[in-house]
Amino acid sequence: MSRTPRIEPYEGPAGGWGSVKSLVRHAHQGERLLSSPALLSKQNKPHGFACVSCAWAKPANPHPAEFCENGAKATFWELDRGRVAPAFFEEHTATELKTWDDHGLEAAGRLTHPMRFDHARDRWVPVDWDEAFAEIGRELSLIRAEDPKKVVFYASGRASLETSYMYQLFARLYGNNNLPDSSNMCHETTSVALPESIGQPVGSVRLEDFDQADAFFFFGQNVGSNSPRMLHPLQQASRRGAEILTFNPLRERGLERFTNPQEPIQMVTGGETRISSEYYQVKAGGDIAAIAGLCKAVFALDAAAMARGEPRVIDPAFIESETSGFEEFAGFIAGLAWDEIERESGLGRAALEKAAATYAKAKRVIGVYGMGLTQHKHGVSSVQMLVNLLLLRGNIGRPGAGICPVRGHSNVQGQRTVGISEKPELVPLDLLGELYGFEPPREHGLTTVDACKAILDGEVTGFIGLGGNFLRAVPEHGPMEAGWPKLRLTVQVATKLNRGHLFNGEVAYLLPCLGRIEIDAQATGPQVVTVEDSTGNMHASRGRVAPASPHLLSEAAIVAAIARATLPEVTTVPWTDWVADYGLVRDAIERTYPEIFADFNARMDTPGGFPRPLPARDREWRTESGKANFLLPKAMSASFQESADPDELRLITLRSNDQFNTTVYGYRDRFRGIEGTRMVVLLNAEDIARMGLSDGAEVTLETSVDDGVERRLPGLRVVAYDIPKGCCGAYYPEANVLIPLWQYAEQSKVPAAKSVPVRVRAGT
Ligand SMILES: Nc1nc2c(c(=O)[nH]1)N[C@H]1C(S)=C(S)[C@@H](COP(=O)(O)OP(=O)(O)OC[C@H]3O[C@@H](n4cnc5c(=O)[nH]c(N)nc54)[C@H](O)[C@@H]3O)O[C@H]1N2
Ligand SMILES: Nc1nc2c(c(=O)[nH]1)N[C@H]1C(S)=C(S)[C@@H](COP(=O)(O)OP(=O)(O)OC[C@H]3O[C@@H](n4cnc5c(=O)[nH]c(N)nc54)[C@H](O)[C@@H]3O)O[C@H]1N2
Ligand SMILES: [Mo]
Repeated sequence: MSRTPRIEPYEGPAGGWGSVKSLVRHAHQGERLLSSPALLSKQNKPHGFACVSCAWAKPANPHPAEFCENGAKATFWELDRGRVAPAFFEEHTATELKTWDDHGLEAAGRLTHPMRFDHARDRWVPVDWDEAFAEIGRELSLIRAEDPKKVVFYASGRASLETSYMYQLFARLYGNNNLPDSSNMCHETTSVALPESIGQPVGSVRLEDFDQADAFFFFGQNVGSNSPRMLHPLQQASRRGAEILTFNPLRERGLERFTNPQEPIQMVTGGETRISSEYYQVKAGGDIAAIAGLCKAVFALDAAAMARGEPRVIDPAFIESETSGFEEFAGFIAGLAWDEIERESGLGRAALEKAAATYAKAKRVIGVYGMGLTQHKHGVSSVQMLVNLLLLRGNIGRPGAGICPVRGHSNVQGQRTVGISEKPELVPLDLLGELYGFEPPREHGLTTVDACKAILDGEVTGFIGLGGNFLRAVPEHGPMEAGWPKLRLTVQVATKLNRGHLFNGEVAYLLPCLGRIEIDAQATGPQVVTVEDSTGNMHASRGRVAPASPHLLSEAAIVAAIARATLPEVTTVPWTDWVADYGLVRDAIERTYPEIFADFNARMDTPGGFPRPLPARDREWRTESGKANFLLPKAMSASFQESADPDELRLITLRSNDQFNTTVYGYRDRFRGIEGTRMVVLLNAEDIARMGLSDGAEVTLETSVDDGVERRLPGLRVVAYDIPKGCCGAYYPEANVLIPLWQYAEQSKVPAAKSVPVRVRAGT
């Protein structure tokens, strides 16, 4: 793969021939290139497998090829022909591997054997599964005898509903609610904001609503890279004449135009569909102000309509019967001055009035959002402001309208649904206690940020990672990497080697597991697993290819074996039977969550998935007030206090089009025109000139907070980019070294990865 940096604007659309070329390149990395068309044809299909990339909805009537460039890359990545077998670790010490980059580590291939870390030899060495489970069980029991709250059970968002249910049950039987998952760095903001606003922790739209909406308001979600299959319904919507308004500091190509690789005519003629009809480059953290401006302009339109004796712009009947807090909210908006709105949002009044006019005209509006809203100090308020805007015109709880958080990992929403949560109040603990004859722990568990703090403070001594790359995904890499090896026990269940596996506790295991695309054969035959998509639909998934190694175990089998080894006295959970037949786990899930999972086994193959109830869809508001709540924002800026110094910038940490979180597939961020390197900082041309820098210059980013910790990222190349002044962008996870652990979203504790205060220094 070429690593010569090449940086030039990309002129093409999202999708199109660029995506086909990119796929062909990635297919060569996958083991089964020849069988891949057949395999990809099973992706996201009834009786096929659920894509391991994003959580976007899987339609009941799928395209012949219901996958996207990035979903196919994820498939090839899992089916890697490379093998990280014991011989690999004989050649490479952990110290040496720490000099490899994220791409290099995962590109080495699939893990094949259970391994134990040998500190004396500074490397992983193979171990028997039974020995591994016995020692892990012993270690966990010792910690438990001391204090069961000293272990963290992390989950990354890929493991199935079945495994996740078993995992949370194990943690609770062990004695704590320390069940953070990747959601704690992601959409936890949603899980806190939406229950207060509309009484449910998940979005209110389903896929069919996309076919009926006549306007979409997109805030901080990069559809072209991170949920590309959503471009299909958006393309249809655009062709129908629906308006798509985007609020994003960066101009993202997937939000501008799209050529559908699944439409031969469009591919051959070079046709494109415009995606966004209006594009607003809001400042990082400027969304609360921007939405307040939209609301203010909507109220003005409403007043003007009333004065003319025309129908109202807001929906008074809906507001009266279904909502609470309207008067206060209207008063708050009336009290805001336009200059404050303009300053905080970085958008002009005229632009916001234009967007508000589009909103006011639309009959059915969907508000879509992602990390651009959730990863800020006041992310909860940002999400609640978007709900406020929708409530003004009754845009929640009717067809073609609603709120749509775009979830990340393919089963991250589902993991929360079946009990992976550090918040005991979200879990039916009494019922779990009854079903399994124990007294579940009631105390709040640790979030990701709390877990990091507890690890640094020595309060946690054991860490189990069910997938993911915790150490690389969290903020504050410097202290975290230094503090991690002080843990007594670290256990990582993984498919591929990553940097997090190079920092290990005194007793450390790396346990290789099956991926979802692989056949999961157990005592009763090949098993089916299930996942929940972003729109609350549950899907079955069947592995299709032979496992990467005969030594791999399924995640369910690993969780069960650790549980049995740790808690041999527990006889109320049939771990062995569950592993033999995942259908029995689904029965247990149904018993625990009867409203959501009624007839689980019978319904899991429903085309398009079977829907969980979404009460807000039917205007059943499970909030304390019994209504949908207008809520006032906690501040006008979602970010930390802005400094008066123009050289302090807000850093947005970004995903490229060639990565999945910390998994770096390659070095081609095609849509942004950045190839061959990830060590760049995107800056506004005026800021570059003002700071005396130049395009292409080498610089260092430094975090601009005064807390005694030095945080720097040297070796970055300046790229002049279409980004608002005062903001800059750099890639995640490389830039995580710059994020202070204590800068997180109030209430949800999601790290504030989208506006880190930084300064740019010339040179290294
Ligand atoms: N191919 C691929 N797919 C993925 C992933 C991946 O890494 N690769 N990750 C998965 C996961 S776990 C998740 S959570 C999702 C993430 O998907 P997204 O939610 O799209 O997350 P990001 O790419 O981090 O950022 C989204 C956008 O927010 C914009 N933004 C930044 N700050 C602000 C702001 O203050 N306001 C506004 N309005 N916008 C802002 C950025 O410019 C960017 O375009 O995707 C999932 N799908
Ligand atoms: N600065 C900054 N930081 C961020 C973000 C950001 O936008 N900016 N985004 C945050 C978000 S939204 C998220 S979700 C987190 C992601 O945090 P994580 O979910 O912890 O990280 P991933 O990079 O998705 O994990 C990749 C690893 O998962 C393992 N893996 C892959 N497939 C499987 C599987 O099927 N089973 C098992 N057991 N393991 C598997 C592989 O070993 C791979 O190396 O990062 C967060 N961190
Ligand atoms: Mo995520």
